[in-house]
Amino acid sequence: LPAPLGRVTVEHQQDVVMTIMPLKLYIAPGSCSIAAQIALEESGTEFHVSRVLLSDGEQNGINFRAINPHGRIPVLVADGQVVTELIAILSYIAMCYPNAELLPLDQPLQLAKAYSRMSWYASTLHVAVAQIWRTARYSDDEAALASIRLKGRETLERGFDEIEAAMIGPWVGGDRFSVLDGYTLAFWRWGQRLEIDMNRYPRWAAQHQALMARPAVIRALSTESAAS
Ligand SMILES: N[C@@H](CCC(=O)N[C@@H](CS)C(=O)NCC(=O)O)C(=O)O
Repeated sequence: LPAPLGRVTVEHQQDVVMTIMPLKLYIAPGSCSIAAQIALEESGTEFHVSRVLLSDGEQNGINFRAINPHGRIPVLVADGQVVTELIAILSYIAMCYPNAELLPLDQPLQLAKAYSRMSWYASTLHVAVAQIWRTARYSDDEAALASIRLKGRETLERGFDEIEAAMIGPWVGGDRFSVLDGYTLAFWRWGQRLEIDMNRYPRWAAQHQALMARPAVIRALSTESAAS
């Protein structure tokens, strides 16, 4: 069989033809996609980045909606298949590159705790951020928007206190670095943008500092800012 255009490797396995395309990650600078970028950089795999301009509403255009009908970032395209939702993307990367040890795949209880934390990030903390910056998503009633925004901020600040209290160090999950550390960076940056006093969180600040010194994180941030 001829290799379809754009595919770099073709492996034949009995009758099955597996095609491997370079990974492609759709990102938006400043968004939670930094967590997926960091995981990919840590894995050591090659990948391409494609920027989506949220400020221009590109996520709602027909081209991007054809990729992710939810109109959200990040999106990973792996071997021609679209993977949406950060938790799914981070899990996929951690499982594809086990040598990078991006999740405690060999420790069921620690793994469950990592998923517990990621789910809370996605379903509670990230939603609180959306209540602040995407308030209209939560009500058509103009009069309700201010209180939704306020509630979002309250939830976020309570959540930040919880992050601090649970920070074992040096990493979010303790001794072992994981995809959670990169995910946590998204919240640190949003906290700064929302002018939350991040000095209130010394243990989290130490994790943040250690994170910023990792070569993979430096590469991820530089790719992100080049895409801005
Ligand atoms: N549940 C999704 C949420 C993703 C999400 O909301 N991403 C934001 C950027 S951090 C986005 O794409 N926002 C576009 C918009 O709100 O229009 C996930 O965890 O991946």
